[in-house]
Amino acid sequence: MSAEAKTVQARHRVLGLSDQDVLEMYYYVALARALDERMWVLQRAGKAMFVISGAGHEGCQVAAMWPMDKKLDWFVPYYRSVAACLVKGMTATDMLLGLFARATDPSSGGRQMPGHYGHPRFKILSTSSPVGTQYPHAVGIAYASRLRRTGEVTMVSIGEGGTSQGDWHEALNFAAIHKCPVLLIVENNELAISVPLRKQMAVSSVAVRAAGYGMPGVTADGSDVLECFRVTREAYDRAKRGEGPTLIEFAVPRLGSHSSDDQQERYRSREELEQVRKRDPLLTFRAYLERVGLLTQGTLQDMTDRVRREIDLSTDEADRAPLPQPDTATRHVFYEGE
Ligand SMILES: Cc1ncc(C[n+]2csc(CCOP(=O)(O)OP(=O)(O)O)c2C)c(N)n1
Repeated sequence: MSAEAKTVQARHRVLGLSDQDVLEMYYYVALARALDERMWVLQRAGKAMFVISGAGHEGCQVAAMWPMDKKLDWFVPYYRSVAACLVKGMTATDMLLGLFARATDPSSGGRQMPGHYGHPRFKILSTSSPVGTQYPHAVGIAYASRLRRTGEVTMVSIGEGGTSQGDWHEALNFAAIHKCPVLLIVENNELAISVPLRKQMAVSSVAVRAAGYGMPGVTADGSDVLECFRVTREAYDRAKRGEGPTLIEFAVPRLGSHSSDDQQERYRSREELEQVRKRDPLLTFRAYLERVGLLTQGTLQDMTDRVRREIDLSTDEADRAPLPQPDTATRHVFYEGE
């Protein structure tokens, strides 16, 4: 092994991650990407009314979820949190049941728009459509955990555009005052639909805002999965020690359009799209694993086959599931008595 390879290899081991850990992390990045691609195909084929992508965000999401206790801790997702929800426990089938609006969709029984993930069993709070509202929800959960001394940590995610909402600022202020055990994640892809970052905020980064509330703020390159893991684990340990929240900004590429309802070529140049693709975490993480000899052509093929099988089986299973009964349409909307 070359000296370079030894140095590179030391990176995940120094962080306390085994070879098995990083291969499993890569598996989730690849699974989330394949699921995402399948959802787009199904939408274009007329099987789903809408799709919104996590493509480009998977690396930081898998890394951030990795230190969390999957049974004990809470996650409050947003619509791009495909990879994070998979690591927390949801399956590709669970997510496709939501895409197809089936009765057995664990997020909402087929009532929410696709991309509104949630799962009671895995302590994933249901996604609300108004961006920003998830932040006060998450801080409320974390506050309750602190009062009840449960030892739970909550993680919440949002895009940088969502940080223009008042809810976001109120949540940060409250979380810092009350030292809530919460990881405040912002996945900064520099676009809010078609609105660029510079039209959303006058500060140099989202993370610098943390100082205004009295908590640490950090920015990590979302294409560097190991760095994302390092900063999140540090924040997680702080929260566990009772030292309060951390604002974590991941700089991520948005590889596709905002959703199936827009066309990014209308507001992004060809050069920008080329630059963005170079930051794809699937490629950067794969390159790392190849450099350290953990992924070879053979093991990569096995992994790709495993992912493909899982996505095919999940698509069939979700497609066969029954639709909700029409007479249940207003359930959970109006009070129905005890
Ligand atoms: C309060 C509110 N305003 C507007 C919308 C419409 N909307 C949905 S997603 C979105 C863009 C959010 O961008 P950002 O927070 O940067 O996240 P990204 O999609 O880039 O990951 C907007 C404006 C909404 N859902 N809620």
